[in-house]
Order: sequence, then C-alpha cells, then structure tokens
Amino acid sequence: MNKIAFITGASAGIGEATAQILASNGYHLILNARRKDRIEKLAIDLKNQFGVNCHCLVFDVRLHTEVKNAIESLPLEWQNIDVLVNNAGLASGLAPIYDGDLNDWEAMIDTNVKGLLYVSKYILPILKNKGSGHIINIGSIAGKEVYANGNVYCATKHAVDALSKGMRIELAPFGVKVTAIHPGAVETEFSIVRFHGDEEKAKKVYEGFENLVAADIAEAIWFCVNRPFRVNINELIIMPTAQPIASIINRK
Ligand code: NDP
Ligand code: 8X3
Repeated sequence: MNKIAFITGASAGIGEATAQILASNGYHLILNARRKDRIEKLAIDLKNQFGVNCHCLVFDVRLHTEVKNAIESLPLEWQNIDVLVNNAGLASGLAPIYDGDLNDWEAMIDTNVKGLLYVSKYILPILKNKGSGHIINIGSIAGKEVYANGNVYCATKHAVDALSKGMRIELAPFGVKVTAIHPGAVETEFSIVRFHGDEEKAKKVYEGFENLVAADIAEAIWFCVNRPFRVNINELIIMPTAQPIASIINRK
C-alpha cells in the first residue's frame, strides 16, 4: 500500500523538491501552501508523472484555526499519514536587532515556530496512535550557528532545533522518528522572500560560488525517510562546500 506524506510549504523550493522525490518513490501526498494555483499544478504534474494521488490543503500555518480545521477535515482516506515534513518557513529581513522590523519578527516567529507547532499538534496524535511515523523538521544552519543580522531568524531556527530534540525524546516511546535537517545556502525563493521581493539583491546571495539546490535537500530527506524502522537519522547539517560555516562563503 502506498504511504502518505504531508508536506508544508510545498509550492516552492525545498518543499516542492521533496514532493517530487517522495512522489517518484510512490508516496501519495498532502500538499500544503498558501498559493493554491502552485500546489494544484504540482498535484496534477505528480499524478501525470508518477501516478500518485495528491490532496491539496491551502492554509496559512500561522493561523491556528485554519490549520486545525484543514487537518481535522481531512477525508478518511487521507488520514493515515506516515511522514510529516515541517518545511514551511521563511527569513524576513536581514538587519541588526536595533533596526529590526516588528512585522518581520512576527512573520518569522509565527511561521517557523508557531506554524510548525500548530501543524504538528494535529498530526502527532495520528502517528502516536499508529505506533510509527516520521517527522522531518526543516531547521537551518541558522539553528546551529548565529550570524550578524540573522538574529530573529536564527532564534526561530534554534527553536526548531530544540523542538526537534524534545519531540524525539517524547515520541520515541511511540515508535515515531524525528529528524532535523539543517541546510546552509540553498537557492530557492528564500532570499527573494528575505529581501521582500528584491530579486536583484537575492541573486547576489548566490553569486560566485556553487550553492545547494533544493533537490540536494530533498535527496537527504528521502535517505532519512527510507531507512529501516530501527534506524533514525537524528539530524543532518548540509552545507555548500564553499560555505564551511554560516558566515563564510568562499566566492570566486
Ligand atoms: P521558499 O521560499 O522557496 O519556499 C518556502 C515555502 O514555504 C513555500 O512553499 C511557501 O509557500 C511556504 N510558506 C511560507 N510561509 C507559509 C505559511 N505561512 N503558510 C504555509 N506555507 C508557507 O524557501 P525554501 O524552500 O528555501 O525554504 C523551505 C524551508 O527551508 C524554510 O523553513 C527555510 O527556513 C528552510 N531553509 C532554507 C534555506 C535556504 O537557503 N533556502 C537554508 C536553510 C533552511 P506559500 O508562499 O505558497 O505559502
Ligand atoms: C537559510 C540559510 O545561511 O541564510 O536558513 O541562514 S542562512
């Protein structure tokens, strides 16, 4: 029987690449994002390419009631979830803490921390009752190190790191695995979002070195998901070769 994975933030970047690789391995998918047109198109493409079914759930992970209603109203055939990929997230702004914008701070805290918690809250009971399942939390190198002007983004990703460790302790008795994936610079829409739509500024982030691509992270996620039940990959830090630590990028 095909397994079911629930991916938040599946309309772009790492989430979309994860949908591709899981679909190519026979997973049926619950695809979440706010951009309905994107996930609906992805659902059709994955059906055509790999013959898997996708169920689109359009909601904003920051809104508790939307999250609760969407997950609680899943049709019966979509409730038997095996894998949750908590991927939806963003950096908003890159400024010293004394110049920080309140809207940026709230967007990051509400999405990266509270959104991850809201989604997990309604899916955990399913995995716990089954006595199996796998949660993949997308953290960041910003959750392992702190860099100048990253302040609140780094804090939210440190929270993802801590929550992943806590979840692992509390869910292991129920046979539920928890893996945290911490990437360095991956070229996606991430920097366009961070710079509030300034594509020129975003492009510069990736100039002069070989950045990671979303498929690199998706392949690592698939490796973790595809281990035997006895094996859990607790965490992976995945960096561009040119970026040995968060704050150093060796550019040509
Ligand atoms: P993208 O901007 O390309 O994709 C982000 C995804 O998250 C989109 O699908 C977006 O969909 C979704 N999303 C954002 N906010 C919400 C929300 N409130 N509700 C639902 N979905 C939302 O970025 P990445 O693919 O790079 O980012 C994915 C994850 O990886 C994030 O958690 C990010 O912090 C992390 N990460 C990224 C790195 C990078 O360098 N790119 C490195 C380390 C970690 P929509 O807008 O349609 O809602
Ligand atoms: C995204 C990578 O280096 O901008 O999480 O923090 S970085």
